[in-house]
Amino acid sequence: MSATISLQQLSEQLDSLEAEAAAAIQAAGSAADLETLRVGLLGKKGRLSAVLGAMGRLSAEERPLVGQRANRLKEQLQELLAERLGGLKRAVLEQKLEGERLDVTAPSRYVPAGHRHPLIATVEEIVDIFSGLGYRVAEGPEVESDHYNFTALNIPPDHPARDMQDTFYLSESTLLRTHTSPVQIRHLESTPPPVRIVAPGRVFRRDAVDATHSPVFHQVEVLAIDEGLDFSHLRGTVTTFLQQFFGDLPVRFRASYFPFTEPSAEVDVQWRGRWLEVMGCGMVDPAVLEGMGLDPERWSGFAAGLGVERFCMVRHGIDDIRRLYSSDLRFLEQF
Ligand code: 2NM
Repeated sequence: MSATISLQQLSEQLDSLEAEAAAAIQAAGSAADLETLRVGLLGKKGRLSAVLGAMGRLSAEERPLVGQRANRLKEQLQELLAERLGGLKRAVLEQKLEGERLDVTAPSRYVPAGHRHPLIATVEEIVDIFSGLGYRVAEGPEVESDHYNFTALNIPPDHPARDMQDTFYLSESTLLRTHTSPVQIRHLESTPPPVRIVAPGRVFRRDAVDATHSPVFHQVEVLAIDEGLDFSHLRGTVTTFLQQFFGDLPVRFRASYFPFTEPSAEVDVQWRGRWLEVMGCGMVDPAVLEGMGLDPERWSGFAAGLGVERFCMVRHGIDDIRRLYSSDLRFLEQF
């Protein structure tokens, strides 16, 4: 360490420190590099401290000149360091954002989502219409007793529907339900009228399979019981329902017969110019009401039933019921 140092020399040291530091700061490639630089320049053992240490060897008049210059340089370097750090951080962020850029107009990847089976979609559509008319959904067992499936519905012992040829028996007195009406009988046992219920479900009949028959098919039946219900309520409800399902088509009622309703009717809609039979209905027979423990002098009711497969086939122009059960995706993907 030399004993003396001139003002000139210190000024030159500060000049070169300024120039080198500015260049090094500009060249720094990361926050860590900048921190190393900061310690080397402004730290306790840094280059600026060395200049300040050497100041003690100047005269009292010269010292403040160098001191001021050194302080300005310190501030200047701090500013440069901060600026460069900001620049580096912005560059890092920009690079990150560029890497994450989203093209919101890009076509999405195809995700095969699947959809409801047309038959189930039809059940749901029918139930939705009746829900809109104030009906509650009721469900019940597929394995039934002969009592709920036949006796309670006024179906006489010699009726062909009871025949082994027509019904799947599991034992002498248990069977696979042939309609969803037993659900309605069960519901009435636990719920006092007025009631409005819709009973969707799977039903079973011993039919040979062909284009229009299946031993397992789906029904929706509705039942309304209240004081003062008559055939006009039945007619209005069924017509409203059919026009909601098929569109605003002509609907006609033809006298018919069911053991559990009197009077009874078959209902046709005029679809693409042809009359098609689509459902059955009637006023609940007083004998059925009495069987439910209801006084037919006070309560009356109407009921209607339909086969969902037929509704689905008419709506979509499907010509063979077996298509609804064969799980052929080439067929199902059309819906
Ligand atoms: C039909 C036609 C006519 C019907 C009757 C009942 C019950 F439980 F109240 F007696 N439920 N559904 C009914 C009436 C069903 O299907 C063609």
